[in-house]
Amino acid sequence: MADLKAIAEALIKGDRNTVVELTKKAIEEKVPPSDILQKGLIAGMAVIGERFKKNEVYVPEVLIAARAMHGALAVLEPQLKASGVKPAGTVVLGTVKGDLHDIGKNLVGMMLQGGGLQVIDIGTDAPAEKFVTAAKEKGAQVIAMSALLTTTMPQMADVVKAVKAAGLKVQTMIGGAPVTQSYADEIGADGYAADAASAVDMAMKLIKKN
Ligand code: B1M
Repeated sequence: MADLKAIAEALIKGDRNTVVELTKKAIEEKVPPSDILQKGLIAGMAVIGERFKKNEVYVPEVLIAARAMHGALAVLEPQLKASGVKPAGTVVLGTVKGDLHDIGKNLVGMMLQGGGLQVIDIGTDAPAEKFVTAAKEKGAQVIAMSALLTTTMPQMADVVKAVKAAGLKVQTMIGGAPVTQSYADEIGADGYAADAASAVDMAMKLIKKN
């Protein structure tokens, strides 16, 4: 019998091979792909997220768990497509114009995917119009911006303004080491998250609001 709890446990340990093998076994045993995703992979990633928030695990453990998740998702993807499991929402994610830091952004992206969201990653050094165009094209509910430099933080305000100017019904959220809740309030962003795990909670909250 396929053991979804074992998938979650192997993912928490970052044991990519076991996660992939157990996922394949569950598929062979005709476990619904949505159960493998929700009760196995996402359940495991949620534990990592909670531990990361409490500083019980750190960036390397999260990256290793995310690598295991990606391995399993590659195996599961055709089944998910065939069974019509829809992502809970779509997030356009990027590092703002002038800023090349992408490690935190990538981590946020992995956690968002781990939370069952579709992530459109527009990369680094992304100008406001790139966020807006991607959100329009992909029908995203959330635009998520990362900045690591105090000099590039004002670009986030430009994205918020561009979203409003385009009349888009998209929620905006921001994060990155120098970014704060009070900065989010100042520029009129809809949400702020301090770390990758909280970013999932915030994105989910904003999707429900939209
Ligand atoms: Co740069 N850099 N860097 N750098 N760099 C910092 C950010 C800096 C604090 C170092 C320092 O001086 N102590 C400093 C910024 C100072 C400031 O503005 N206050 C700095 C500087 C000055 C620069 C350059 C200007 C240096 C130069 O050329 N003179 C230059 C700028 C280049 C550019 O972007 N235009 C530069 C270049 C680089 C490298 C290319 C060498 C490299 C980036 C490689 C890469 O990303 N591919 C680099 C690195 C690695 C760093 C440090 C050392 C590490 C950043 C990192 O990846 N942290 C950094 C110092 C530091 O932070 N200790 C530094 C790990 C990552 C997991 O954390 O990105 O904070 P972080 O993401 C966290 C949270 O912030 C949050 O979740 C993540 C996980 O918890 N988060 C979000 C991030 N985005 C989020 C979005 C959300 C929600 C949460 O919602 C949308």
